[in-house]
Amino acid sequence: MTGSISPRTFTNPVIPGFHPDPSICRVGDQFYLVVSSFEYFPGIPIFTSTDLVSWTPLGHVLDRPSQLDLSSAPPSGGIYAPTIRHHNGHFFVTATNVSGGGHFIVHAEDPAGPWSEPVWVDQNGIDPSLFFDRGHVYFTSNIEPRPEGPHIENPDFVRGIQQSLVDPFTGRLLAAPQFIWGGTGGRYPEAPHMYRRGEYYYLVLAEGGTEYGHMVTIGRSSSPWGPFEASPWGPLVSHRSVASPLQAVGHADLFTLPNGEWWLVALGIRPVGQWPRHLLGRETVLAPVRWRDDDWPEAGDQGEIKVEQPRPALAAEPRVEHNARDDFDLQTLAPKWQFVRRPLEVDEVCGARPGWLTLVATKSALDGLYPCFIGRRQQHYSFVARTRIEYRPEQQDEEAGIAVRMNETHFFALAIRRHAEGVEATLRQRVGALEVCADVAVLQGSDFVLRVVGDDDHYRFSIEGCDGLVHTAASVDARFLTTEFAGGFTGVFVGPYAASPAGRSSPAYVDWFDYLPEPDGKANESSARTIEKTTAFVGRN
Ligand code: 6LW
Repeated sequence: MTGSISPRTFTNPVIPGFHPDPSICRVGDQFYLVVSSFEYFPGIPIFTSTDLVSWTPLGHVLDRPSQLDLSSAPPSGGIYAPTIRHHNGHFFVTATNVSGGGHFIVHAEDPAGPWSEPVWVDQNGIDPSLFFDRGHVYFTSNIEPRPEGPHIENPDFVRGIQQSLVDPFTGRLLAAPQFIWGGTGGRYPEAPHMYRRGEYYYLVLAEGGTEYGHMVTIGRSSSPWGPFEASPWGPLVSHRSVASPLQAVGHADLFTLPNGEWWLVALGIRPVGQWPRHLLGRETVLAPVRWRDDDWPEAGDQGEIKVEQPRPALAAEPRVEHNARDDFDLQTLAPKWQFVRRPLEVDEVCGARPGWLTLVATKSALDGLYPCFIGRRQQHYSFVARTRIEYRPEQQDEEAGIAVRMNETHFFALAIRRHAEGVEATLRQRVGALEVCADVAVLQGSDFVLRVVGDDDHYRFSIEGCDGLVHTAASVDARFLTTEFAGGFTGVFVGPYAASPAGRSSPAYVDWFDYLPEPDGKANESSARTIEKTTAFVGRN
């Protein structure tokens, strides 16, 4: 994926769609970046780049069930805020499973994996970070707020940042956690990362909470244990009350280029509408950092991160397009595909019918903990997704189709279901505790192309059967899937699914799945038809 629009500039976000809490490290000329993954499996997507603009997915840090138990994770529970660092030939990632186990560290020699089993770190809070300095490994996190107060000495602040020393291979604490800074006064001081430059240790935080009051703050000290003095220049990044398409910018990680320049990655959102709302989750943005004469940093344009900016002084990578068609011709799924909480049996999904995905739901539905759903992120407000599904539902209550999903109580789906005279299409709208189903059409045959077209405000679903007739469902209001409505820390996914609440469904075979952004305007039916003309539709019977 790429944010590149010209050889000299780039556009933010550099990784669009739900990719929050980015953390980055560099080894030689190669950059590696990880983001939060919450209740999705596999966990912690990892990307690589040499130009910071074009990012290639490498896979996931947590790709085995033994590393990642999400069985107790509610929506937006699970894996929070990873940090990636490289030291002495090893990559380390630390993060928190807030739904079981707390902080952990994994390591690998190759960032593409395999990554080790997690070792657990006995320190409370979220947002762990690692800082390798002068023979010590500092483990820095926020302090878990407790009604009775935090368990360590912290007379001035109920919330703040704590730090210990850790053995990153065992997770064992080598020095007990100490309170080191309360931040600059914003609520929720969190997301700490420590750096050393010149004679100072700099501690970068997020404050304000990950909403519209979010910001990046910074303090410095001559010791990694403090005391930290806040920057006299105010927040390093703040989009509070700034008229920018990017809002809620915060949670930054700073790093250097091979030429010594400093940059940062952070998260931001792109709200739309008069009463702002966003569907795409928190996205990864990039900005330069410059050091003032007084050794305090300035980020972006006086703390504002612009959408279009000059590129870093790095050779631009060729534009890579990771979207478009997935033919499912491999024995494994591309990294963009995600499961909810628990993986489906990939051997069966990819291997039962080579060249197709095979989805069989057993006592599961879209509103359950373990839906038989394979989703990819919606990364653009305007997009077209299309999939060919071969499906013969045998039982009354089974279905298969295409869904856009924020969580198990906020999703829309176009379902193929059994009907007395054959098969029918039903539009399913689940909004909180309410569910509305509307008949769309009675269909012929068992081979269908389902389509969803999205824009800022709506999703429009349609289905085409063997007879070539296209049946379009009434458009549905996208606001119900936004973070502002549905809540949480994640973004919308789109993908094929099968469901069978009581028994085992007949197999739904998915031949291919298209996802096409419409960067220059609203996706509409005519653009969907253009795609149809340009994508061969073979093998229909
Ligand atoms: C994360 C916290 C935050 O742990 O949101 O934006 C939380 N910041 O630092 C979940 O992503």
